[in-house]
Amino acid sequence: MEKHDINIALAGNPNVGKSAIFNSLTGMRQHTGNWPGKTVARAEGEFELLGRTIHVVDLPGTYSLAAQSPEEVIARDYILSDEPDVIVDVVDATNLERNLNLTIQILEMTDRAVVALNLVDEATKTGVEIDVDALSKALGVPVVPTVGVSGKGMEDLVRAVASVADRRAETDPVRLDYGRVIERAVVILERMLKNIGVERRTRWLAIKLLEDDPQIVEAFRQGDLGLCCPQLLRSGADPSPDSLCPILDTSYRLGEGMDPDAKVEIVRRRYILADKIVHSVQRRHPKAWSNITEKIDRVLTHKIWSWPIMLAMLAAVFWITIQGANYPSDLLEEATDWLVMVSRGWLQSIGAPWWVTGALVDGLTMGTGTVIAVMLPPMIIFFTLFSLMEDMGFIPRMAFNMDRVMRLVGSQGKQCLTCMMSFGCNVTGVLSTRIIDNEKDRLVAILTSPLVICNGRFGAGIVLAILLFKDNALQVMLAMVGLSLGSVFLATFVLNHTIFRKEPGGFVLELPPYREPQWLQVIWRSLRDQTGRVMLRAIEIAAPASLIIWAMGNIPHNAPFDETLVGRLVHLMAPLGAPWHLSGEMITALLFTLPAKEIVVPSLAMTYGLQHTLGNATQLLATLASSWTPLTAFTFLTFYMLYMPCLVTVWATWKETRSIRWTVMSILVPFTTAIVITTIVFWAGRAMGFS
Ligand SMILES: Nc1nc2c(ncn2[C@@H]2O[C@H](COP(=O)(O)OP(=O)(O)OP(=O)(O)O)[C@@H](O)[C@H]2O)c(=O)[nH]1
Ligand SMILES: [Mg+2]
Repeated sequence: MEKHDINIALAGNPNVGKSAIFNSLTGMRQHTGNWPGKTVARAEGEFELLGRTIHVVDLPGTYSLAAQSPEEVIARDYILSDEPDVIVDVVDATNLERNLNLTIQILEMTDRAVVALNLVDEATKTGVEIDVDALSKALGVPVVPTVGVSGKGMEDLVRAVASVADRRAETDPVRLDYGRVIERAVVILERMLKNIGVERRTRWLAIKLLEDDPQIVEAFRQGDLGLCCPQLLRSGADPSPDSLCPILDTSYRLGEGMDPDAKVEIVRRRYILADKIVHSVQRRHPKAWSNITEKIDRVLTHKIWSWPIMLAMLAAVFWITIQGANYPSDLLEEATDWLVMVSRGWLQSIGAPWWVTGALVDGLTMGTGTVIAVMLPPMIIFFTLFSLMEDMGFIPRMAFNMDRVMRLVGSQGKQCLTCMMSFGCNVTGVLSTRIIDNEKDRLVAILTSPLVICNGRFGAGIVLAILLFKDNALQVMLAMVGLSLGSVFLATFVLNHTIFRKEPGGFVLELPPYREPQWLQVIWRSLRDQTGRVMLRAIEIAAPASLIIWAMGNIPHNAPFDETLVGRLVHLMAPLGAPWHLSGEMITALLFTLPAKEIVVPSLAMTYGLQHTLGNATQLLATLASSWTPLTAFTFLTFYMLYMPCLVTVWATWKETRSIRWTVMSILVPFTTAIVITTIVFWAGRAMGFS
């Protein structure tokens, strides 16, 4: 018999290592991190095994398959579909009892499943010992111990999957007995379902009816099984709406007399079974490590202490970034200068016309070189530190602490998490809003995410801060973060009290245990996936933008700066910035940074007409430092940090909302907020005596 390809799906609770296993199997790079809810849509990949292709789908994590949230619907629909040959249920070995609840629900839907008992390394460390064979016997499917992050156990997992797919391994999933009353109702409903042409998973469907599952009940009510599970029907069967109603009625009637309620009893029985299995297969030998998370959390999520600690952690991250970036940035700038000098010399020696030399050297090389020199070092350091904090589990704690403030402005706490993700990249922030179930809360999170300072701005902002404020750069950057968060609160408050008037939604954010980060992997990942991606984008935009800006500064050729296109634009823009004492040069530079904020430094150089007289970026900026007052510098920096999302974020917003209205709003909201905040900053500065 020729062996066909295999489709597998990774299902399981949130934050148990599904994506880590997916990455280990496929060599792909799904986002992993230590907080629940990272994977929001299904991701697909594949690998080869002895000439067969194994397709893998990484599903979002869910605690249940009740189809209450979008993730549950995605996961359940996929398991229900005929696509997967085998479901790999990824289970957290340190938290077996809660995880088995979902396992039991999966085994109710399919008999072709394999359990990946993941995080066994952590279980061992915390003194949890699981008898794998006994667990496999109790569940009736193969159980394979794995360590997602190191790839340990993957071969065994694949072998088990293949044998279940090929039906070489017999599976006999545990069948939960729901008690006499419910079982009798199930038999009645199953018989009725079979009569109308449902031929598979009749037991599951009957239980769902008794559980009052919203998706299923709605399909029956509307008389169209196609709305929930067309694949369960016998081929050719097309039950009429009239035949579905009596089944729903019967299920209500059967449920009515039950005490306790069928819904409650079904859930209770699942817990009892999970508890029973855990007691028979697991032993705990508590170790010092066991409650370390609790001990740390007593301080880190403390009502008062959490704030100074969080602030200190943030300050430390910035301090390390600023200090660490100094030297490599200098080196890179010297390298750019050297490259500029050598290429100019060479082009002149071969007699290239002035505009070729100008465009290639002063435009392209210097513009792009400056962007790289300015952004690369701080970005590498910041991304690495951020990913380490994410892997250890600090990010959700920060979100948890910010939750109290978030409630004051009428939002739900999950927005804190998406806000944290926006610090890395606004696009990631916008995508991660999918963890927010409530549509209105989600839109607020999307519209405010561009106000969070992302890494691109951060890299360029740090350089501006260092040059303009020298020894006070750290305080200035912390102030920028404060203003950024403040503007998120302000915009959220206003949105929640105007367009989205509503009650704040509930907040269920589980705090994951602290984990030792996978040092090398984190560093490698932040270099390759984050720094690499952002830098590529910066260069892609910086290169043509530098060329265009250079050309505008040199048309007409040899004209005095005021008469060039840039010069005229500066003149034209001057009145716009007047209320905040921002010069025409600054406003024009901001205009140039619309496609990507990263190019602010070369843009400023161009608008100040410094290109002809000065050679390198540091000198250019030093000139600015001496001509801007501290208040102007601070006001400029504030507006620059907040005023607009980058084009990619706008694109992501469009893709997420599919609405022109919300996409336009995602530009208007940050822009208006930026003007308000900048005005407050400017007047506060004046009031404090700055000029
Ligand atoms: N020590 C250890 N850590 C693991 C293991 N598997 C995953 N992790 C870590 O656990 C965290 C969660 O892993 P993910 O793969 O992102 O989890 P997920 O199940 O895809 O999470 P969601 O997509 O949010 O549902 C990450 O910090 C991983 O590095 C493991 O076997 N051992
Ligand atoms: Mg995941």
